[in-house]
Amino acid sequence: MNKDRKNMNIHEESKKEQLKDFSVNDSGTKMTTNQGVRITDDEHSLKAGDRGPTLMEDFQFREKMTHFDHERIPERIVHARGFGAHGYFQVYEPMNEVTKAKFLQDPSVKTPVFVRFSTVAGSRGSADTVRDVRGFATKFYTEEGNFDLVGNNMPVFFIQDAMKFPDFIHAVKPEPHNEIPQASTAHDTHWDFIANNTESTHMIMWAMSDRAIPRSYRMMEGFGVHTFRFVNEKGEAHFVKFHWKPLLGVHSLVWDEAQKIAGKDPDFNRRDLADAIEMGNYPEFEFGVQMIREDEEFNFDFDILDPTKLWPEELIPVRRIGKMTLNRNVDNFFAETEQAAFHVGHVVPGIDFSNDPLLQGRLFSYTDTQLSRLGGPNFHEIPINRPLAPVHNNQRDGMHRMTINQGQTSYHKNSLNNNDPHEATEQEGGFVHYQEKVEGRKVRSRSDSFKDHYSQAKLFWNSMSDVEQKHMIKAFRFELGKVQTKSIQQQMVDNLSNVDLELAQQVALGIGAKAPQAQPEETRESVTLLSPALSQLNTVKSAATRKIAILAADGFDSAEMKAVQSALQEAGVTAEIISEHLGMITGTEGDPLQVKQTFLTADSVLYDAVYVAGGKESVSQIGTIREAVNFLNEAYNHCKTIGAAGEALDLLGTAGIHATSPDQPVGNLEKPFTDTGLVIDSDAGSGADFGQRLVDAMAMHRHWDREVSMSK
Ligand code: HDE
Repeated sequence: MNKDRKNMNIHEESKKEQLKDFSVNDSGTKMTTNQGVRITDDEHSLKAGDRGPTLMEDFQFREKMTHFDHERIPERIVHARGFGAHGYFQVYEPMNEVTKAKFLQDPSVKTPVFVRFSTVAGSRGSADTVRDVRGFATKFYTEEGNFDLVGNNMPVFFIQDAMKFPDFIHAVKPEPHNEIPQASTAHDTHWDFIANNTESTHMIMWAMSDRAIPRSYRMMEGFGVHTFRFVNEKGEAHFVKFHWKPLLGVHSLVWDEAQKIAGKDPDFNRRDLADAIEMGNYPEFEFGVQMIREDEEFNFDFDILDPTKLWPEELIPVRRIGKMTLNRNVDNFFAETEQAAFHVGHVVPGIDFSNDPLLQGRLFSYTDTQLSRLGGPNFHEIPINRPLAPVHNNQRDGMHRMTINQGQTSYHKNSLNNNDPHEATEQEGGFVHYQEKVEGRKVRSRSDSFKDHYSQAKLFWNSMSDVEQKHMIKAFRFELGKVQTKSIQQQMVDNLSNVDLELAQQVALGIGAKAPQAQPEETRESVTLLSPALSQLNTVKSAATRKIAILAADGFDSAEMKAVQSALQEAGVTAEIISEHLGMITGTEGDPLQVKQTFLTADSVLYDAVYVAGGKESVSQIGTIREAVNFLNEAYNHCKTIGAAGEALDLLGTAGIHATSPDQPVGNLEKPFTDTGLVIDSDAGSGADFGQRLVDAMAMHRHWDREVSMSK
């Protein structure tokens, strides 16, 4: 082993300790210039007389203003809007059979990580909850150097060859003549691209699904998308796909809600992540791998190098091999999150690439883009990007160089410095590329095995539940409804008939296009395969870390409030009291409660559930507030859990919520159903049972039967 790595002891705090060397705390200090000269007055420029011109010699003013003038850097060309957090990763058991990567061997080692979640299309200041793919980029600071897993929350991509990435991004970004629309795919150029590049069909199904509007970064999956390789000590390889599985399950917003949140709280997802970490509700993701032996490469009806194809989990199981915990917010957004530079080519021994043509192109793009974004070739020295593993080579100089390399030599081979730094052997941890045999002619073409653009789009559609399919139809109708060019709408509808005729017809109906009457000849043998793992209805369900609004005023039922609050607390639910005014409100037993929000600052879309506190006086006061009634009505329309007992039931009626008895089916006569999201009791809900029922209903996330019954 390399001598300077011998005593490396990577642990949970390693990165934090490294960052500490660069951190500054201004508390209790005197103000200085950047040269360390103390400042006596930071409010007035130096002038020739009280009312005279500013003097050139005012170095203090010049320095302050110059720095300000240059404090913006270019935003990322894609994934500009993002939010990061620190944490650590631990493997469950040694993975030496398949990979020699050190950070995947010792379950006692906590490898520090930094994760940045992002949207793709919008600018840095755009809203969090837009319909878009989410980036999920993880930097592992391992003892063998940095490994970046730069993934998304969807397992496939829009294109098959990196050559088309600039075209796709030009189409999806705001249109060039007027820079409209911001952070939205609902416009002509985007759909023109999709309609004319049918390889996007599978991915567009994902983008029109609920996956594109996650409830929380803590509740979405991550995927490496491409096929990578694991390589073991013996040099044997497996093809591998990487996954992140959130322990809270995969959950999404409702589209109407997502759009409203974009106005009410554009920082919704980043606030949710930061708050959760602050409260100690550390987001956890299990690291999963799907593996295929090298000799199995051609055993599937899809090409494993094609990034528009997933590996169905039912066919190739996801083995969960470790867990990541995010437990620390950044100290400074710009220094850490904005300056983080991920690169899909940052791999460590034991992890290697495949020939996926999208991956191959990405291997160039990521370092290249940092050169202009972070201003030169030394961005690896920025604290957040520094590996914990020592860095020694003969690279020198360049903008913003910080390392002070000692000595006379900066070349290899040398005799003046004993030929240091030395190359390492493979046994000493040197990276050796997997020796894949490659031969072929130089061609600009694509393998025929990439030509099936519809089977997995159909697989995805088949795997959706009724309500998820309805959401997708609406999403297509919304997006294509915003498209101005009729021919693009028609082209898209016709293309969708390759996936599913009913889907194409439903979309056509919504946007006034001609409905296709039959599937195109060549897709008649359409796939009927199902992958239950793709439906969000089959995910983990938990009330923990969710947010409930408690609508209350003076005179709330103290006993009921106590019982409900204790059940919520026990389940790890965050509850906020909302009332007409800030300050305190008092219950029937004289107990005071702090109000957290008013009906002006809060909104139902910012909560997972609502509970209307009982107590005659409280209920009648809340009932007079129009925003409170709307609050309930909207929560109901968004299929959220609503709790009310005793007198509070009257308020549900005022809000147009049909709730007479918990067991009585509601909904229109054709589709009566029991609304699992209405937690109601004709008596006051002071028993333990009421609070527990509320928690159980919240765990279900949303109550989709309500939506199905409400929609035509
Ligand atoms: Fe990226 N992508 N990408 N991408 N990507 C960038 O790198 C690119 C692709 C992904 O939080 C850029 O530093 C090309 C797939 C994430 O900082 C850029 C192609 C996947 C992030 C770039 C793709 C991703 C980026 C812009 C097609 C999922 C944000 C700024 C060949 C597996 C990382 C930057 C962060 C960012 C290029 C396709 C994920 C320009 C050429 C597929 C999560 O280099």
